[in-house]
Amino acid sequence: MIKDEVLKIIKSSPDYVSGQKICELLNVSRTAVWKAINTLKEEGYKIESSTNKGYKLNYGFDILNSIEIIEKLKEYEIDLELIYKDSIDSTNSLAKRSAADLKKDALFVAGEQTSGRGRRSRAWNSPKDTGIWMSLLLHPTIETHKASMLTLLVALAIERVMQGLGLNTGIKWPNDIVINKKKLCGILTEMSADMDGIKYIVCGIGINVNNKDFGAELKNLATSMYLETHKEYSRKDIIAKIIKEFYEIYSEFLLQGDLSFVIEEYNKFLLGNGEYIKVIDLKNSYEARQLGINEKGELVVEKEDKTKLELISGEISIRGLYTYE
Ligand code: BTX
Repeated sequence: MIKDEVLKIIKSSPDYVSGQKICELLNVSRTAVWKAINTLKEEGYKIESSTNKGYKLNYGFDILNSIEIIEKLKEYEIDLELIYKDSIDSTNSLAKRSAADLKKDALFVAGEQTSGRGRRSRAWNSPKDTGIWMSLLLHPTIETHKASMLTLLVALAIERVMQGLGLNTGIKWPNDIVINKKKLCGILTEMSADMDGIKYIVCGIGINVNNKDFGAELKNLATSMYLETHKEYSRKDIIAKIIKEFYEIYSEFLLQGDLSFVIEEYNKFLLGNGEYIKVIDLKNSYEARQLGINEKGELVVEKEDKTKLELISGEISIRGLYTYE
């Protein structure tokens, strides 16, 4: 596409490039260049135009599209197929629809989701050009009962990145990243399996990055990196950092087969450890002291009568009594 070529030229040039020069380099008309520049501006690139000097790119800080993400992934030496959509119903749904045609791992990223999903068919608010709405399609050769461990690996990867950026986040087992008692990120892991085992796993990640506000429904529950730090972040940079961290932990997990090697680190980031939490399962609810995860990724709690229970995600819901919602 001419637009992509024009972008390459003005990106690699520290100063103005004349329209004439771009025409010559690409062997296209002035009108074609002008049209390409306008499309790029519509996509969010801040391009200065000067009648005498030509065009100059004032680098768009948080622009997300396939070119930008692929470039970032390369910078981080990540070799992963990328599918980017400006708008999609849900990156998890897209990954599942595409899984039959993709035998290798792939990353699906969207500018917005029109039907973003959380667990148990809950909605995930994913407005345009604010957060990271992405899904990883994975093909691990592990037993089906280990699939839920991937949620914990993803949470740890995100936690490492957030800590690295100076955000004091914590993990709410099993699938939320929380800061100042508000939800910053949610993870949705879905699996397809048959008699032979796992066909694929989709790990969906939703992170509120540069969101300036939330509607009345989410205001007291959700927060964004921007709202916490008053800084804007480059989503592609965070995407690449998370994928890098994830693959580091994931490859070790595939070798080891359980979570023993990250228990200590995970438990350090786990919110509510040592504290009393309210556990709600299918039949009843009770209070218990949270002790941390075990090598299977289960949450170990101790009841008042000192009996220990290992909770499996998906069957229960946890409420912090004193620390978080
Ligand atoms: P969850 O079921 O734990 O959380 C869903 C709940 O979180 C909602 O009921 C609502 O109360 C609250 N919520 C909704 N939107 C937001 C938001 N933007 N920020 C904070 N809280 C919110 C968590 O499910 C798993 C979410 C995964 C989302 C990713 S995005 C990419 C991928 N595609 C997709 O459809 N889902 C995943």
